[in-house]
Amino acid sequence: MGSYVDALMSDLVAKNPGEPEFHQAVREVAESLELVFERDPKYRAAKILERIAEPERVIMFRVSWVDDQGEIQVNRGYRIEMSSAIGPYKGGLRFHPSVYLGILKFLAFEQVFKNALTTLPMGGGKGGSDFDPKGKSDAEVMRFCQSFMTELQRHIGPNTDVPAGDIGVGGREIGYLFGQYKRIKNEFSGVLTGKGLEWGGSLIRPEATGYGAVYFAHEMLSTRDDSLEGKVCLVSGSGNVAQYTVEKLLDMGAKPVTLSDSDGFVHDPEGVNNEKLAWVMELKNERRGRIREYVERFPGATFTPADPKADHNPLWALPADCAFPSATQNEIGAKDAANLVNNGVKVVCEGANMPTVPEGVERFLSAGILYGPGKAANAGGVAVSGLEMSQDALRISWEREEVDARLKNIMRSIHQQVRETAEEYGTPGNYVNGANIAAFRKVADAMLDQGVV
Ligand code: NDP
Ligand code: 2IT
Repeated sequence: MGSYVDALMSDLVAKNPGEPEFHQAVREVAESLELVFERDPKYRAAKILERIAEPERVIMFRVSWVDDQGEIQVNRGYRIEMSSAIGPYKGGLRFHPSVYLGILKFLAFEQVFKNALTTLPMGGGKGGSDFDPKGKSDAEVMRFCQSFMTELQRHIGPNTDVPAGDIGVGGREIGYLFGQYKRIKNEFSGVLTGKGLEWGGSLIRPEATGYGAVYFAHEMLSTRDDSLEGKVCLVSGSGNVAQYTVEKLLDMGAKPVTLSDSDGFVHDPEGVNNEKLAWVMELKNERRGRIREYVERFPGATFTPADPKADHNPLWALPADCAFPSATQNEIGAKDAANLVNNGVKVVCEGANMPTVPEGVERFLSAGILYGPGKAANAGGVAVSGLEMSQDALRISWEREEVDARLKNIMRSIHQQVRETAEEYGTPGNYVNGANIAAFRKVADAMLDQGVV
């Protein structure tokens, strides 16, 4: 069977050269699926995985815009429409200078599986641009978003493809994108999620990924009769996911002690409390400042600058009970994973997409810790996007408590599906296999029903 995965991967690498993140994401899923192909050869015969790994459509386009100095800027825009087997394409937009086809294909691929786990009818997609919103004025961001949407609008729609936020795309960007879509289409619809509350957005959507990740950690700990109460937690990132992870950890009685951005991390041994978190939210969301400023405001904390040449990140070498990587892909390297395990970490719960390198994943699995892979643990964000689509379609809006209760139920149900599937396939406690297999079966069965398309 190993030879089947090897052959599939060598074809995939040959067809998609220079896209290591995409190869990494597919390989992890393919390895889990060996267990399924052994039991159920029909999936292999129907080339289901080969089909899921070939995007239904890839759109690449020029995004020209004029900066505040009057100079013309040219960026590249993308939308990967990966799978519509179980619903309209759904997934975020990332604006970051590192964006290229390989990153968006890995994200779109992961999204197909994640969305299938949410219990809601959503296919998978992802898009974005190499545009860097850092240091740009609001007017520049608006002109960029308008130019980006002028092309993207031909390809999306509330029943076709529904984008949302990701790195570098938050409420401000969604607003500008929505405004331009509405102007061009002369249509007010739920074409994007993460919208403002006054114009079709859902309560709890900004909070959903971080809250959901913490609910998932709570579910994992419950299987060992444990809880988040008093747990020291390492959180990376300081954007949307990190902020609401910290907020919910505090709610649950845990003690978050770190935050980071690409310049480095802050360590606050006394803990980031609600007052400090409110200051961080103002710093990052209003002033768009850098996390190093935290130590000027709260002198009990220390700042450690990032060292891109180092083979490990000292953030993950701090002793802690739980880790919530919430910044970006491959931020936990092999040595970082070893440091976490050697320091006795009990839970690693991924708010970010694919934040752990494959060797790190292996380390967590063989150590038997509670390891919640991103496609399960961070599915709360897209799940509440799905709830936003439902509210838009019904032209109603649910109360905060209602959306939060639904989010909690969805995270509980994801946890249960993943756990039961891992057991069914003879790898109890392996949330990687559980998530990959449970999601695959749902998408694969839909594809079998729908014929060769
Ligand atoms: P934000 O843009 O709000 O925040 C991103 C944070 O991560 C910032 O602190 C940023 O620092 C840091 N970061 C980004 N790129 C790098 C990098 N290359 N190296 C180090 N730090 C980096 O994004 P989100 O919080 O929305 O997203 C964080 C992660 O969560 C991503 O992996 C995303 O795909 C994932 N995710 C997001 C969901 C959502 O609903 N928003 C849903 C599910 C997953 P800096 O300011 O220096 O760039
Ligand atoms: O990675 C993700 O799940 C997201 N960025 C959220 C996608 C969405 O459509 O809400």
